[in-house]
Amino acid sequence: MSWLDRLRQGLSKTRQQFQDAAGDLGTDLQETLTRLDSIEDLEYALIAADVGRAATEEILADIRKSGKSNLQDALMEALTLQLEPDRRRAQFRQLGFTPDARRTVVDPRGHVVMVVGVNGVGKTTTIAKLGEYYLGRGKSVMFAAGDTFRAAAGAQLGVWGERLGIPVVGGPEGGDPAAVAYDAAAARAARGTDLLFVDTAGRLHTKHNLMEELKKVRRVIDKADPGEPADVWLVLDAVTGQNGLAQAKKFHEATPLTGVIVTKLDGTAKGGILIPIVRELGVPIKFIGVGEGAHDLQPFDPQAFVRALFDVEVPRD
Ligand SMILES: Nc1nc2c(ncn2[C@@H]2O[C@H](COP(=O)(O)OP(=O)(O)OP(=O)(O)O)[C@@H](O)[C@H]2O)c(=O)[nH]1
Ligand SMILES: [Mg+2]
Repeated sequence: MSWLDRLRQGLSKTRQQFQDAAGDLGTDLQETLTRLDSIEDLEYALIAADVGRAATEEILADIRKSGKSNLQDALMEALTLQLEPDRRRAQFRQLGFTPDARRTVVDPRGHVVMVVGVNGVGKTTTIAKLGEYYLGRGKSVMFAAGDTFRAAAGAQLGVWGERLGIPVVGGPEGGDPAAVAYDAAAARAARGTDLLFVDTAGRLHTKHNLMEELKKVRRVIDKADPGEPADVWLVLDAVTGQNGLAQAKKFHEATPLTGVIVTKLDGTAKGGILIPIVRELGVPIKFIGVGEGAHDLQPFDPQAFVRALFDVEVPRD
């Protein structure tokens, strides 16, 4: 199955909620708008998909003003607009046109990317997928096994590194994650490797310690390689919905995020969670994860995502 099929299938539960709410999405927009029931049901379906209240209000307002002939097209346009970062969205509203999808820029800004997130969201797997992705784009890649807290986490990354031919810098289990990060950042700079992805622990003894630990990891990387990490990417599991958003805010406070990667979109009815992530964090979604394999990671493209949500073909370039 292609990643797009996996995404379409994954989003089918979210899609079904919209269809159940609004009936035939292909019917005439103006006629649908006169039916209060279906609009209220649609509002409910958007909330149920974790789109969030503020975005839901805007989406309904956009649909009312839409020049599209049917509900599905109006809804797709409004959802795509929501998935654009704040500034772009404001600009598009003002100019009265919708964004062009074909401009996904996912390359890191510097050489070191710190990958953070609570336990089990898919950090280590995502790092492996990122390695595969950038190797495929001709970059040299290294990994740092900075999760020294969880037994076997270093081994897990080691296995991926071996499989993909990517060097992994590690340290002793239970050792200091900052020491691993320091060594890896220094080695990256010395070797001139294009990209270093730093895995981090998702859990320590208390939440406060975790955030302090992440700040420390960040500081030592900057010491070993000034100006780095230029990126901190948060991995969020789509299945956790609004709860994940609360986590994201905590991480954002501790180590300002420059990107978000949403995993496990292949099995959730909460596909709408991407909207509050973009709105409330103001941080772009870089990639989405749609499975457990090394290839199941795709740069996030709002228009392609919304098309997959409604099971509409994506036009080829
Ligand atoms: N279905 C699905 N499973 C995923 C995806 N990404 C990761 N997983 C699975 O989620 C589980 C946890 O992944 P890990 O990469 O170990 O997560 P982690 O955040 O590193 O976890 P800790 O190291 O315990 O903090 C594994 O079974 C992965 O295969 C995804 O996009 N879709
Ligand atoms: Mg891990």
